Amino acid sequence: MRFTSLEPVSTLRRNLVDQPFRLTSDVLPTGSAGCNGKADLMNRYAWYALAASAVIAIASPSWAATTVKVTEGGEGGGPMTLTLDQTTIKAGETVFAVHNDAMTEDHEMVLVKLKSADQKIPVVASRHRVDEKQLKSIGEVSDLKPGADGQLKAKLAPGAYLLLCNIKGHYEAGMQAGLTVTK
Ligand SMILES: [Cu+2]
Repeated sequence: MRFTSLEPVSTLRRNLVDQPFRLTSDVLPTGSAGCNGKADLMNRYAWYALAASAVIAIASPSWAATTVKVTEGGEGGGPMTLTLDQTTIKAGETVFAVHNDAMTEDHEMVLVKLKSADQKIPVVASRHRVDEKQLKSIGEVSDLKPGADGQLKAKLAPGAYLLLCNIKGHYEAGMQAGLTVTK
């Protein structure tokens, strides 16, 4: 009784294993039939491309940039967010890949180097904006439309940084995040 109950399972498994082989053998003859001179040339180009990308892959670690993904969100009048996929990175070339995840609201991203992690951020209350003149701005991604992506590249020295959106009211609504850069 035990064996008969196992039988359907092993049959099923055999069928599952057989399936890919059957598919491969169906596909292979067609592929090799099309292997004329032109296909051979294309194969050679594919090989050169592969070899070239392998060289790049080997060479890249010395100057590879760190990518920080920044996601911005929130609509007018509501809470707003600015989040980073990592909040501590190594010093060097950095790419900030910024995505505005909002439905209707424009956002921006300003990168600021702080004197220390606990530096007080000057906000002009009447304008509902951070006073950027009092801060050391490294660069920014401005006017990001809803759903749009932007990029900022910067070579970062060790220290404390702040990322913020300085569109009126957005900093106060929560659009800020700290970033620590280590040696
Ligand atoms: Cu914003």
